[in-house]
Amino acid sequence: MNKNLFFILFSAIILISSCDDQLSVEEAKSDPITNPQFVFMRESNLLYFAASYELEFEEESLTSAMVEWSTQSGNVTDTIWLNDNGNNGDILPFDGLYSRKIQNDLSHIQNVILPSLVGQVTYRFLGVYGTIGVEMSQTSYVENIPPVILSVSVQDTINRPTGMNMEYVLVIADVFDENGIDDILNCGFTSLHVGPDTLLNSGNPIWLFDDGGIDPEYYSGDEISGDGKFSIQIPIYGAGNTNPSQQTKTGVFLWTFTAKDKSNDPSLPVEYTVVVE
Ligand SMILES: [Ca+2]
Ligand SMILES: [Ca+2]
Repeated sequence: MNKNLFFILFSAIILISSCDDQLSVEEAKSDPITNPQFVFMRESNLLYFAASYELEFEEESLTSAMVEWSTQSGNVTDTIWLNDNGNNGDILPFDGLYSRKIQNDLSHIQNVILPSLVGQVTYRFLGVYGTIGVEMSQTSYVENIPPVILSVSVQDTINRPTGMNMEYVLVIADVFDENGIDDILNCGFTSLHVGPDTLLNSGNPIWLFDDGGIDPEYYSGDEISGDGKFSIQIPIYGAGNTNPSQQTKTGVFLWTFTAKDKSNDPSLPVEYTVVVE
């Protein structure tokens, strides 16, 4: 055999076998990766990863530090490189804390956190020490954000119609949820008759609807379905109505509005005072 050919074959065998040996992942006894951190900065739409890495492990030097990020899919992972040079979100260079800030969008990562995501996300910190790979699996919880009632729209003073007439008063609450309009479960208000201090409707909420006003039996007065603006039309009866179910009390009413989302988290209450004359 040609000497050169023999040398090439021999080298190739060495290279192949050394490739096989590379990155044999083992569970470390004394883990060189500690202090794992993950923050989803919702306002700025950034992900922050950091962990402390020992520079030496089993007599090998740290050659790379990274995170394999898969959110909830678990299929495709993003490899997010960490650094300790004070770059790309690493605050202090050479303090052993390897970190990275990365935009939570499809131009930077495949596994973006969508606004609707609430729950566990999974990822792994990896460290490569020569031929040894060390990993640390992590889970974090992305919190739900409760809904917010942005505004309530109804006239302050409601004048009862005359005689046996009836009129509708339109009530609109504009609700927002950081996790998306779809996350809003419901919106309603309780009505307290101030003075006698009695709760109307047996203390149950009077529900508003974001249904686009499609129900012909019970027209909510809502204009657009699914826009976060919830409406209801309240019948106001004139004093001439004798039917007990068609009575409208006069006086001051304290309406307390709340909304809930699909995680059953309530908004802060919004109070509104209405005078019926
Ligand atoms: Ca929410
Ligand atoms: Ca609506």
